[in-house]
Amino acid sequence: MLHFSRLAGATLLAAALMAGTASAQTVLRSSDTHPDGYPTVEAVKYFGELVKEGTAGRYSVDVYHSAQLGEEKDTIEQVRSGVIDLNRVSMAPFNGLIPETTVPSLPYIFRSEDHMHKVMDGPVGDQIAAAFEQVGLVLLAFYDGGARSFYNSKKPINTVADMAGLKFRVIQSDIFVDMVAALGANATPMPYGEVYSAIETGVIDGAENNFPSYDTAKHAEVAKHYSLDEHTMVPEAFVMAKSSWDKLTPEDQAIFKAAAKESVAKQRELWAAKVKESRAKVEAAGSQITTPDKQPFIDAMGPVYEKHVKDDKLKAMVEAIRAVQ
Ligand code: GTR
Repeated sequence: MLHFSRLAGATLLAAALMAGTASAQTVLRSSDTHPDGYPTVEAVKYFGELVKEGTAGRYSVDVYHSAQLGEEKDTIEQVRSGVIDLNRVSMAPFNGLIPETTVPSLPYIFRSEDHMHKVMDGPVGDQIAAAFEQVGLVLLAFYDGGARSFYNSKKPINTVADMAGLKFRVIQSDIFVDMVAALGANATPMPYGEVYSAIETGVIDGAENNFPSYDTAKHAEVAKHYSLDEHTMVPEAFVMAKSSWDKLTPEDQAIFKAAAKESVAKQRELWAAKVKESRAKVEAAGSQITTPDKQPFIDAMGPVYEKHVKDDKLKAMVEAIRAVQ
């Protein structure tokens, strides 16, 4: 007994000493809807390793993948209120909260992946990043989310007319609802985790996403027709709660920023490989991929731009993006 309490006392003393020194360890929690191994999950893990190394173990990151902490909309609230420290989410669910995120979420705003990288790595990207502060967040990195395209269980889509009457799940953003309406189909915004069973039970006919999501969320099992219309190229956002960020010293903030930057290069590499791998996998499993002429899809987007790009600030951003070569 005596021995036990002495031991406990020693442990307490050691803990108290550690808390008072720079060697105390803070474990930051990060959320992601995707499963372990997905490029965004791996990039945030890599970020965590760099942070741990750079701060000599004072900070580390635990990634809660597979929506363990909830669906994206809920986790956005959690990181805004500081319940979780970090979050990797698509930019589209921020559209109603941060007007600047509307612009990179617009259909066909980017001409290519290369164009998207140049924009997000340049002044427009900086402007969008700065806007996250309005809602209590610090934008650490933009990651690749590739191009999103429609897929469904009913029929191949080769033209805009083929979209008529189909019911698609869309990501939770009004831009996506209006885009689907402009193409003559019906949109139902719903959380990512509900899509598989909604297609399986026929509540919806399909959804829209990139190859890695279509593959890893197993949507390819229930919606075999994938049409490469590539309507959006919404970048992913990796954000930190402002309240957690403000606890860091300026030196540590610089370490976090540098780690985030390095994780971008890593994520882009992993992403490119995953797109190829997922596409090959779904094709081998029987998905039918069609490549419609994109121009009529682009031409149908007028009403979406009219409704969502109203004020001068957003108009200037659209212009600036178009001017990037
Ligand atoms: C994926 C994206 C996720 C999530 C998902 C969705 O492409 O990486 O963060 O937004 O789409 O459609 O809900």
